[in-house]
Amino acid sequence: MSIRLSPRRNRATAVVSAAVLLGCLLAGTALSTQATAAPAPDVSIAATTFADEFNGPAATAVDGSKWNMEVGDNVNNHERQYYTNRTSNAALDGQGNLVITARRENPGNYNCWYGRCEYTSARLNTVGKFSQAYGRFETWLKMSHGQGMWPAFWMMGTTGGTWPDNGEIDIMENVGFEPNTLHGTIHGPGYSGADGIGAAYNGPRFADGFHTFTLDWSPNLLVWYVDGQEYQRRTPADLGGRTWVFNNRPFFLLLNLAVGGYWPGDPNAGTPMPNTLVVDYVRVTDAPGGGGGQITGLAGKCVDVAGANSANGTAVQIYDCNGTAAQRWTRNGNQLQALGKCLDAAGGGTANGTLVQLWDCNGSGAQQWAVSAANDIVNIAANKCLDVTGNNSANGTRLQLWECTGSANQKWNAAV
Ligand SMILES: [Ca+2]
Repeated sequence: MSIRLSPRRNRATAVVSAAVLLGCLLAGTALSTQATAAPAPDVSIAATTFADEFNGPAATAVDGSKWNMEVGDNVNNHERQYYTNRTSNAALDGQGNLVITARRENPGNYNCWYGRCEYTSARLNTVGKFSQAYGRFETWLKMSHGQGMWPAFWMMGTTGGTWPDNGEIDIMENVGFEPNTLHGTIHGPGYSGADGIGAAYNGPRFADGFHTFTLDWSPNLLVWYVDGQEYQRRTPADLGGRTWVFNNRPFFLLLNLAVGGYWPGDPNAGTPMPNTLVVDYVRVTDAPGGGGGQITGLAGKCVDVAGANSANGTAVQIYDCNGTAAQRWTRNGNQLQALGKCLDAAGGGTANGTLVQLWDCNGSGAQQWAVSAANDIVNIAANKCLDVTGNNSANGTRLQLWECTGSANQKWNAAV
């Protein structure tokens, strides 16, 4: 990717104290409304420093307090699109997603480097609104597809001069002629453009569903993941003496859907138009690995969203721990979240045997959980424990609510 940006300015990153979140944890199995705060369990919690869940009415623009819309063409990569700030190219869908739409059109008589522009699309950045050094940077999205499409979730340095001296980290790039392949790359002085240093990850056809793309950034270390699976790590030792420009420098975020260019090649008659990149969230925390942790229980197995399916009503079960996003839980107040949704007692039930599922976070009592110092996970509204049905440790056994009994099928280690 290359650059066409307005002047930048930095702003200090707001950091929420983890102690505030830890203060939400409650003590004891016999909870009451008078439950007192316990000493903080030995767990780590990363604070969210930037998040856009893209909730809002359909056809409305993205939150201008978080994102800038870039306008113009891009000659450096020989991209074919003209980026606009119109909601027809980037808007919320009313179902919790940002949809970036590339279109074969030119309603504004836009002029591109090659003449009259053939396509429109959108590119968002957080210049002047959010930047950060280190932490976990993650998006959950459904890819565009087809020859010539080039979506990316990436970052650039706010200081250090002009590109590539300021540094670029590509968390996720895909070119349409490789529907099953993702790329993660770093660029800096002496290793930019086609000489960037990176790796590819081969997986499913990424346009067929939502997938998480994650970067963990620490001093002298960058680690890339797809759906929780690490596929690349980079350190200064990989640069052959060239300069590591990824320490002590805040980077801002970019999200875009390019059409055509040197790398993807241009669209052809078979390229679907309009073409969409559907983004469920962008989240940043202040610590690597802050995108979630495992909750382990009976027989050492993990609390797991069945099939990694984020649909409302999907079963929550125990399963062999595998490090995927379906087993990475984060705490938001008293909510426990995975795949962007909440651990939920079905139907708001409070009776023994109420099944536990995944559901849109709605703040209801069915989604309020306390992790006790005794390693119980207690549904506060029901005052009942998260329980492995039938004390059965087989993969796929559902979780339910049950009276807290202190038995092994109600004991959990929550690294969240
Ligand atoms: Ca969302």
